[in-house]
Amino acid sequence: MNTVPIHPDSYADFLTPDELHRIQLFRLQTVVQNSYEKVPLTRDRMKERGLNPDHINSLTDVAHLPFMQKTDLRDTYPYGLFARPMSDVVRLHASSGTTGKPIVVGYTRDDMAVWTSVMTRTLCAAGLNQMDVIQNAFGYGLFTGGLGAHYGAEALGSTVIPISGGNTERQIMVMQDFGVTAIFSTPSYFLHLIEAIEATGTGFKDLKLKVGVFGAEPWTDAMRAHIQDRAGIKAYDIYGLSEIIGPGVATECCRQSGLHVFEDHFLMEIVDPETGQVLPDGEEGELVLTTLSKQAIPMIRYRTHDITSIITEPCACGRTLRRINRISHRSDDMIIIRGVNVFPSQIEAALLKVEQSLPHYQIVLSRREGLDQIEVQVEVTEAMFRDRVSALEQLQKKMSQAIEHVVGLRANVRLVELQTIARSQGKAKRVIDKRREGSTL
Ligand code: DLL
Repeated sequence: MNTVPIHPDSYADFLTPDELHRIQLFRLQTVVQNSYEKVPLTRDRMKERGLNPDHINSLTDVAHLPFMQKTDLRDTYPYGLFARPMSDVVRLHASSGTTGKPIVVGYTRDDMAVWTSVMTRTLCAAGLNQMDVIQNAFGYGLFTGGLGAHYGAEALGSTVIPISGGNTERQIMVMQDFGVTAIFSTPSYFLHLIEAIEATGTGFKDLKLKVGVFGAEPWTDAMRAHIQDRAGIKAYDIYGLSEIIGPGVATECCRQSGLHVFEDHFLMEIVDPETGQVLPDGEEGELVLTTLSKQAIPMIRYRTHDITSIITEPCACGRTLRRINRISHRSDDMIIIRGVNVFPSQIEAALLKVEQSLPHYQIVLSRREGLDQIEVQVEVTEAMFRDRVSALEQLQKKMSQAIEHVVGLRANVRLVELQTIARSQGKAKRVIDKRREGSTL
């Protein structure tokens, strides 16, 4: 059982299935009705299928509704999916995406209250409370990470330091001087902080830091083990996306075995990414989410592209909210190299199995004489570089074999010195694809 004090909002984590389903169905019917009335795109698509809100009589009826996609937000930029007038909208955020215009998301006052509440529950699940001093190194601004986590931490009663990402020297000073007990950031930025803290000579032993709450990008269990070991903290995975609310969609609890989805606000399905068919619990597929309480932009059956599966066993923490496995990758993250499908997270997992590799890596794709080339650049410890050439070659070979074992493809591994690979202040860029550049053809 949970041994930390529980915030009153967290009691919703422990509803009986009947109580939860009643809340979910009532909210689903309300959100569908609301979208049908206020969002032309949803109404038109439902009408095309001969559907109206009266067709939603059970939770499984959601599967009849049409999907929504990121392109729907882009095509209706900036406010085309808003179901409330701007006078009701108190906050906007935007997600930059990789191409063109960002997607814009809005929140009513009630949406802000829900967001704050799910983030409070998230932090409570990580064992944090009003005694904690939190260094919030998620970026503040249009990105949802900083402000989303900020309001949750404040509502929990913790002391929040809104430091945002970057400025590593100042991060370390604050961590040392302000008695910081918990930090929020992307896992890749925290890796960078680990190195910088170790370089101070005093390391982590004089710090009060005990918990890290990490998310916004894929990371592996091997990366968690590295972080926990090097920093001597507990590292929790949190998940969310701007289109649904921001951080606060799902979180790990003290058991660190899967992420509890806040199902009273987000209805989840797992679908086959190719066919869109709903998959049975336990099968891996694409997470599809329906917001059950969002007012400003209700999202119905939103295709997240995030790949995971539902864990069916109950969690030892006592929460009745179902869990999903760590998001291993995005369906659109897949790179195809010489016809083989590869996800960056597979390469990360393979590399971290090999001793002396550091979790700083980058995958560089190029094309030579019409053939795809994959180079994996990996940083290794300084001591390793001082070692004999034969030892380096040996290490290179081990990594290459580990990658081949996992993805079935021979990659050219290049060992690089510390700090060669650019450090991120937010989400890490793992893949550089030069295959379309004329010079490499
Ligand atoms: O990254 C919201 C967030 C902020 C989540 C802080 C957690 C902590 P976006 O910028 O819209 O929102 O990016 C959302 O990031 O669809 C996933 O592909 C990825 N992602 C987020 N959290 C995780 C995670 C925020 N824990 C996209 N593991 C999502 C893997 C994650 N991927």
